[in-house]
Formats: sequence, C-alpha cells, structure tokens
Amino acid sequence: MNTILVILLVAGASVAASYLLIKLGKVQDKDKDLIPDAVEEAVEDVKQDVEKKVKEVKRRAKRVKEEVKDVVEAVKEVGNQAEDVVDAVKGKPRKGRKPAAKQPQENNPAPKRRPRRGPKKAD
Ligand SMILES: [Ca+2]
Repeated sequence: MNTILVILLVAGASVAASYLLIKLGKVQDKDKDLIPDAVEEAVEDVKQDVEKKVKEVKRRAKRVKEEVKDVVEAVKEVGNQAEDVVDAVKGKPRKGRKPAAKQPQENNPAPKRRPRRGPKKAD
C-alpha cells in the first residue's frame, strides 16, 4: 500500500514539475500537448531503433529457416544413400544412376561437376 502511494506521489510530482517547466518556458513544447519536445524526440528515436531491430530479427529468422530446410533435405539424402549401402551389403543390384559407359580417355573428359542444388542464396 505504501509502495503504491510513493509511486503515485513520485509520478504526480514529475507531471507537476514537467507542467511547471513547460508553462515557465524552461522546456519547449511546440505542439502544446504538455509532453516536452525532448521526451517526444527520445520516444521517437527508441521506436525507430525497435523497428530496425525487429526487421533484422525477422530477416535472420527467415535465413535460418532456409538453412534448416537445406539441412533437412541433406539429412534425407544421407538416409537414402545409407539404405543403398545396406542394399549393396545384401547383394542387391545398383539402382538409380548407372556409372558412365567406358570410352577412350580422349573422348571422355573429366565429368562436369553437378551444380549446387537449391536456389542460389544472395548474401
Ligand atoms: Ca509536445
């Protein structure tokens, strides 16, 4: 009970002091809403900083989601390849891509590297 009373007294004294300073012309209040211009500017700066931070956090969350999706796809591929290893141990024939047919070396240059899967990330 006493704590609430003290808080109310401090808040009331702050409002009264602010009102007096504005009325005496010691603090500027161009729009006459009894909120000092310095306070309004500080609040506006904080709002802008918070908006920037929120935007950055959203951007990073989106990027993390993209990378997690890539990892999930890679883990699925590892699972598929591991099944192929088990099948090979059991003696089953190779399925999927077959090795390239043997050709003379001068007509069979080194195989081209496969392009990276997934959309190119612009970072
Ligand atoms: Ca004002």
